[in-house]
Amino acid sequence: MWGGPVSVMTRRFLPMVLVAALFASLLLATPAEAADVNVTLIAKSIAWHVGADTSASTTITVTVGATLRLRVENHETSATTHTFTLPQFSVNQTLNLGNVFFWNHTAVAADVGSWQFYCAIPGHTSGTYPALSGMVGTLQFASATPPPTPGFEAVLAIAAAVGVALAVRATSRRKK
Ligand SMILES: [Cu+2]
Repeated sequence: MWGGPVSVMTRRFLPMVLVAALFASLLLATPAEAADVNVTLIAKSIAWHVGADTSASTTITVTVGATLRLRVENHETSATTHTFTLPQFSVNQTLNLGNVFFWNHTAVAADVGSWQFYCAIPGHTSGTYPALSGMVGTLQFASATPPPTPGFEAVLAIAAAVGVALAVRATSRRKK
């Protein structure tokens, strides 16, 4: 009969398929890692721009667990010196025209908060740190999003385990 060998194959492989489904559901339950942030910060027209010369954004956001790879560039058209100054992390780098500065940092829980960065050249900012205005920006470290509640994945895993148990029982019973 044509159906015979197929159902034997199904009986033999069903437990394996269910075990695979169980592992897949466990993998799905693992929380995703925080995405790393690669960002270029540009000094131009005595202001900071995140991503591009024309960008109005001055805020960089990084989630705890992720690595920030910051590239700071001076794009002034005349020989204007700036600094990339980030007191919270003891960074104070002079950037002459055309200079590039790299700063990498993997965010930990203790970093959570909003930290001002600025240019320390006189006249490029006004006020007092950490409430400067002018050539300033914000580096924001956010808490990692808690992993999703295990409800759905747990139900999947239990269903897969029950399926495996039933299939194994059915297979061994037929062999007797
Ligand atoms: Cu400056």
